[in-house]
Amino acid sequence: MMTLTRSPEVIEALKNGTPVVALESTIITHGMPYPQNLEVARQVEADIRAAGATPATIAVINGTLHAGLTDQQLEDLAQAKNVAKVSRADMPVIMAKGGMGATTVAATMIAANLADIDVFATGGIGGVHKGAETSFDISADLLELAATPVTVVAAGAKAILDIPKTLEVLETHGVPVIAYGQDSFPAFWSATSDLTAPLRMDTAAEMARAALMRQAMNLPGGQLIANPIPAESEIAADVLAPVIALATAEADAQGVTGKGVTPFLLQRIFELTEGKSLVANIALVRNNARLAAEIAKEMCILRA
Ligand code: PSU
Ligand code: MN
Repeated sequence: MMTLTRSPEVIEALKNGTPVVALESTIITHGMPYPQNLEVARQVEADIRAAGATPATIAVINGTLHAGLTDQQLEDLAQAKNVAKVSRADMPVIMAKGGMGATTVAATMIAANLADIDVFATGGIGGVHKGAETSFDISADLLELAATPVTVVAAGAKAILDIPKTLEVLETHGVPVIAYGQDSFPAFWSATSDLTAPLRMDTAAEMARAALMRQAMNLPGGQLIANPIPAESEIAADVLAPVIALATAEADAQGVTGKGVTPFLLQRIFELTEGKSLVANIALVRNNARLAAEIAKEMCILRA
């Protein structure tokens, strides 16, 4: 009854035990404007192929869960106006109704796990929003990391979030948060923050071993790899702070809540930085795709 369709190249890769990297689709529909979203979706797939792995972009199309899209499907998603942003709560409902859904980090993890894909690359995860002590706005992405065994490579958490609270919630739920190659927890547009990451690893092989160790111990959940944005692409935190403060105040003033918050903030920050936030976002997503491919390769070696 649940229909999961893997693309021919994903089927082939899984059969041969070669690396596959899942990609989300909310970043395409709700995270970046057209046409850059389509260019980035294609570029990130090309980066994964160039690194020797197979990309599997995840989306719900006419009620079917897809792992690996055709170029036409990517193009349709990039231009679609009324695709729902689906997380754990809504994905089964949208599928039951035969609808269209762009998957968040949480929904992409669920889909990747169903499709036997171990590693997933994205830009940033959802987290605890500033003011969560009154709004209770905490992304379902955090609980998914605690529940579903997928390694998620992201550039840390965005400064639109309350980063200390985000790390606390991840710790409470037993999610390993591993900074790649540095002690500092990266903050999306900035390679470092003033927080030390809970864990640090310096090679893809170590990160692959940690994922398999967790599974061998029968612990549920995945791990979050926090990969710093390349230094030449970062935007200084003090440049962004006033922009984020203004965008957040506007969201409050306009009564934006729930799923609307993250897309609203991303769009306003894009406008207020005259597109600079998007340039950095593209650089970090590509960087994450490359690291995810390396981790997926190491997992294949360990599994062989
Ligand atoms: N962060 C980004 N870009 C994005 C998102 C987060 O830099 O596109 C998307 C991801 O799909 C993430 C979702 O899973 O927003 C989180 O939404 P919420 O905060 O509503 O849980
Ligand atoms: Mn939220």
